[in-house]
Amino acid sequence: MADAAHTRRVFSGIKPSGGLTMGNYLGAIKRFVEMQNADYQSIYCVVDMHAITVWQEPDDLRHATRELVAAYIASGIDPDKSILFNQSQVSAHAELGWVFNCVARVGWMNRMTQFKDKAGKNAEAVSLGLYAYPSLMAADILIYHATHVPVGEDQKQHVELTRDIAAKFNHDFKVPDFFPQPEPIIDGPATRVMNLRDGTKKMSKSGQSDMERINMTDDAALIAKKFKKAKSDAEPLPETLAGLAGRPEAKNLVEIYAALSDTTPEAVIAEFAGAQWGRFKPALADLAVAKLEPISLEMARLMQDPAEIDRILAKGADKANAIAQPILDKTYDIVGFVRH
Ligand code: AQP
Repeated sequence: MADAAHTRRVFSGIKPSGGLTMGNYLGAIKRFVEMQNADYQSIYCVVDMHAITVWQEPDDLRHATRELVAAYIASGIDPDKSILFNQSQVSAHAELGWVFNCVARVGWMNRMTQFKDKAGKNAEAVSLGLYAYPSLMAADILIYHATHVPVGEDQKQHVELTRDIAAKFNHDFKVPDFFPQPEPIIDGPATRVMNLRDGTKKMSKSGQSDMERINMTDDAALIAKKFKKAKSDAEPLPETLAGLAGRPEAKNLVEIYAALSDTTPEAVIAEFAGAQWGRFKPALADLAVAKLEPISLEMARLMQDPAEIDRILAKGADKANAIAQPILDKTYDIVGFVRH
């Protein structure tokens, strides 16, 4: 169980599968920082084992891993307050993941919409790891007996699967309270930031065109250009929130503005009611630069000292392992593995 001093334990992670987007920042990292600064024990992970479910060039993976650590720290994750590490260095994740592969049912995995989206028509040719990914994600969370999991909307189904795996393990082995039922925390105006060229698709690191996303490393000129060219529509901004119905691109840009300025879409509409895109888009670009540029500059500074990043990861892995290993040992005892 989470220890007495920290009855609320947060776990979440991000894949180092390319450069981070503003979607990852607003939907995940920004909220990780808020939870770190509230009364939670927080554990944040660079989930490198999830990244290799699709091909990653080894040098790119190393770079993306360190860059993600730099992004976490530059955004406000404090490695002395939160445990910050990379997944492959705490072997209990993979070990519990295997146990969970034997608890989860194939029928459950077949219902995962993210697998269907990512595999597309090519399901026979994708890796077995991509299919099994949600069971490793359940292990990532439950190896810490985490109680809260801040994620974007796209990960909700995987956290629900985690709850099912925990319940089935507890039931099958007759240990009613062993694994907790973690709560997905999906809130704020940016739980699903959409692609700038198509407001019906999620903004992703691996999306095809660079113009469809804002990367955390984009400079001010590029951010301004991407918002200027972002798809919108012919209408001005509406007078009320209801006026955004059926206007996915307009809704997305309003929600991004709200998330960046820590306000609500209602407040943004109140401020910009009736505004033309020629007024709103430059205001949005200025806001994004004001919020993101200090983070990208700090990321660049931190990336100049990769050895220090590796030291932070090593320290974090030791702290993570100190929580995970006793839970894995207990799991093995419950399962019936003879330990030495
Ligand atoms: N567009 C988004 N809006 C809000 N939240 C998002 N997240 C990702 N995209 C958005 C949240 O970021 C966290 C980390 O995601 P991840 O890297 O582990 O996996 P992902 O959801 O598959 O992210 P990407 O950017 O789409 O990566 P690729 O393209 O490599 O698959 C999660 O909490 C996620 O919800």
